[in-house]
Amino acid sequence: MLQIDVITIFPGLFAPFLEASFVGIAQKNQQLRVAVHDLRDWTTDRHRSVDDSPYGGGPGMVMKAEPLVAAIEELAGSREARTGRVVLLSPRGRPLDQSRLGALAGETHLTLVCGRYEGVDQRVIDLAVDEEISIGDYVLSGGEIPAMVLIEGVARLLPGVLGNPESVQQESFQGDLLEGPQYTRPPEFRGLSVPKVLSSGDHAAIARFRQERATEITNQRRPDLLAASHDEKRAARPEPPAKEREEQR
Ligand code: J9Q
Repeated sequence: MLQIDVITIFPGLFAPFLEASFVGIAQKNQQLRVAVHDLRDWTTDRHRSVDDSPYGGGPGMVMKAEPLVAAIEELAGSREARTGRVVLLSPRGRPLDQSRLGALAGETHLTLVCGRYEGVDQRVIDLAVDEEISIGDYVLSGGEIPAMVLIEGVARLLPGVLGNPESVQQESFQGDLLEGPQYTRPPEFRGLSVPKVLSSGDHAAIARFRQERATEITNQRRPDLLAASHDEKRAARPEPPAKEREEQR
């Protein structure tokens, strides 16, 4: 069972998301429990303030340290005492990828902190956050949608969540290539036909066709993915003896 606690100033954003899709299934199957918490529950002032103007001046607001650290420590424990991980969704974070999702899916407790764009008081990060994660290089106004992205990505990796456990295997096997084109019925639509090989029954030919189209589309759109997989394969292979290294040049 993975417990995820979310700390946010917009708890209402999460309700429909948590009921739908893998996340809903995972919760029904007791593989996952997501609890969403309103940061204002940890404020102590009359106005329930969660942000204030930045020291040094400038535009926007900064999230205050006291309510955030109180919330994190109540839900996750102090940094010394905790078993799980506290993740701040932030454009300054390490870019999220599938291998990080896999590692997070192996935890038992995650606390996700949704910051706002202008940022959180650095002392929250220094005192109470274990890691910062970004979902990409674009400007959003808060970490809520990045948190949902992380939850969705983790939920579908939990053992027994998927109706069809093969599809996770398949995707991780194909992890370094984009998918080629897919088709379903009808065989012809507005003059466009399904490639003949796909209904040939020749499984080897179908596999070859898919591999070729996947490689082609990855080359065109995401050559960086192919370069990364070459690097991984080189890293996984033992270093050849010096003589062979010479011959390869
Ligand atoms: C909190 N832009 O952006 C990309 N990954 C996370 C974020 C983000 C943001 C603003 C606030 C997170």
